Amino acid sequence: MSDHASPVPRRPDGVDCDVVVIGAGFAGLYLLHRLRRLGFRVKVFEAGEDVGGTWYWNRYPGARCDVESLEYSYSFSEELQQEWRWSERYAGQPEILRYIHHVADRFDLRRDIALNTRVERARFDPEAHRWTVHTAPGESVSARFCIMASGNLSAARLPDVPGIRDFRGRWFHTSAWPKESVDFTGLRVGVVGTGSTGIQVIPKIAEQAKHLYVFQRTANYSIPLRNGPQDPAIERDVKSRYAQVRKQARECPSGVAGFNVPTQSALAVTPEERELAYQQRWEWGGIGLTRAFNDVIVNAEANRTAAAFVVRKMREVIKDPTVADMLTPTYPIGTKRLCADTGYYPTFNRDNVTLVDIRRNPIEAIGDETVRTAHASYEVDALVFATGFDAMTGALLAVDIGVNGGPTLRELWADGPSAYLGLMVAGLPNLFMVTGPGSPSVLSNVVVSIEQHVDFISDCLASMADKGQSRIEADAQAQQAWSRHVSEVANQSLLATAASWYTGANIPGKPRVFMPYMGGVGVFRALCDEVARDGYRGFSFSSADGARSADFNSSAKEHCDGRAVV
Ligand code: N01
Repeated sequence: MSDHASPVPRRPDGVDCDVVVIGAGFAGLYLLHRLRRLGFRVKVFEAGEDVGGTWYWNRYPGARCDVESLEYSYSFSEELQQEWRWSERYAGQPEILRYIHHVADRFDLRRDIALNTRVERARFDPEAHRWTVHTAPGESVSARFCIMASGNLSAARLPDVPGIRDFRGRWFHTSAWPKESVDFTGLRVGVVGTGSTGIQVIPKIAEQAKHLYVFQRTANYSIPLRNGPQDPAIERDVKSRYAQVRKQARECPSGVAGFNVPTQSALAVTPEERELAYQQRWEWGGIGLTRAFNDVIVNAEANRTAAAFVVRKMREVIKDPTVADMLTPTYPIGTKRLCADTGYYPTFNRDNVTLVDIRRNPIEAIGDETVRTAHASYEVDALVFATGFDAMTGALLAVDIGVNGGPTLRELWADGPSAYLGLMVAGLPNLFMVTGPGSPSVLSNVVVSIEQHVDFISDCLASMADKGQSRIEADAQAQQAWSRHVSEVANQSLLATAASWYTGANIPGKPRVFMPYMGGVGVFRALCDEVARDGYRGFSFSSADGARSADFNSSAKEHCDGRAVV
């Protein structure tokens, strides 16, 4: 355990703290801050050696956020958002991690965070209304509430290729990159995977490696990010009206104020107008291109116009027509996560880069120094797997969560995830998730979604403390109705048809459920606000006997009454 971690104070009744939070990324840190300010005693467990979550683990070369930094940042503190200065339009991983460290220090968060502490098991006592959380180092902590802030893209996926463990060279998964820099100079390197991560890491490795083999199963669409130094005039402008920018972000569909909300069909304009709209977004850069029109992701014909534009742009860059054919995606644009890059397509014009189609010729085995497909063998000194994640549910199911004498999360989700508002699972009282399945989460600026969920949970716990309640559970019917709504909205779009990680299609055997909510963050927030105003409609509350709940209630209530949060 690190120097930063403080022991949890033992309470006389066996409750160590009010809330255990699992994960110290954007979500866990804000939870700790908000709940602490409300008077709750909070303990955070983090598997990593330091705080940062996604931005701690994904330190591969080229890692960068594709939401502009002035928006991909916390809004809860005016002082914080004014004082922090982003050096680039889209910050890279090191800068985002520095920002997260700054937040942890500025708000004195570290003293309640146990680092290097992976949570393995959590059990709810239905009599005492209390969770006991067990960690890998053998500690167990008892708390009234348990909140999973473990991230949507944190359970890494390594392909099941024979021989992978026998590979003699160094190999890496991009989400578990070593802290020290890795030098590929003079090496033959293979990269497997061409999603958002592969598209970022490939140009960087190509600059160093003697030869780079890119093993591609699916060609993806990528838009140049057009990153650069943060424009001081834009920074001044945004900072002068930050409250308004943040409000706009919270109320729009994507959680990004800078993204317009399209009102026109791609099929209702002339070809010249369409071209202009796509061209403007292409030049602006980043992932807003599919928002040029309101039907790109719902109408196949409209979608083809955007796809054709991007393919044409890509083909203008690639010199070798065979390589261009291989890099041409065959699915509707935007139905898998749109990628954003810095120099991706030009990388394939380099003499030291070879694109290998592993859709047609899958990797059959990995040997000492080789990657073998049905038709060829590639000699490599190092391998990089940019092969993605067991998204949205992987990190939740990695912890053995359940109720004593009752169901486990793994049992409840055996046929796929279902959660009321992405927050709670019927059958698992006092357990919350931040940006869980059924919330906008990965389809939004996730920091906006995190803040919304954390605020909802914090307000709910404060309300429970006010009322002397010690148990909350999502109603099965409300959960069912919500999950139905989530899939109805998804089914109106082309996204539901794609074999993407949004549906679990990237993990063999994973039940196919479209997991994120497509209704948009603004609509979702309004719904959650209405649920709260309506006495937390769809949730049931109760109290344990006075002695057991008094402890939690008294400590929290004195602070909740004067609810002064930031
Ligand atoms: O993961 P992915 P990612 N054999 O699942 C391939 C966010 N993110 O880490 O498509 C061979 O998208 C797989 O092929 P296929 C963002 O939300 C954001 O790249 O399954 N190949 C695919 O090409 C993103 O969507 C940012 O056929 C295999 C790749 O590996 C999410 O994270 C940056 C394989 C995996 O792509 C995940 O992105 C980075 C196998 N057995 C990430 N298994 C930014 O903000 C998988 N693949 C910029």
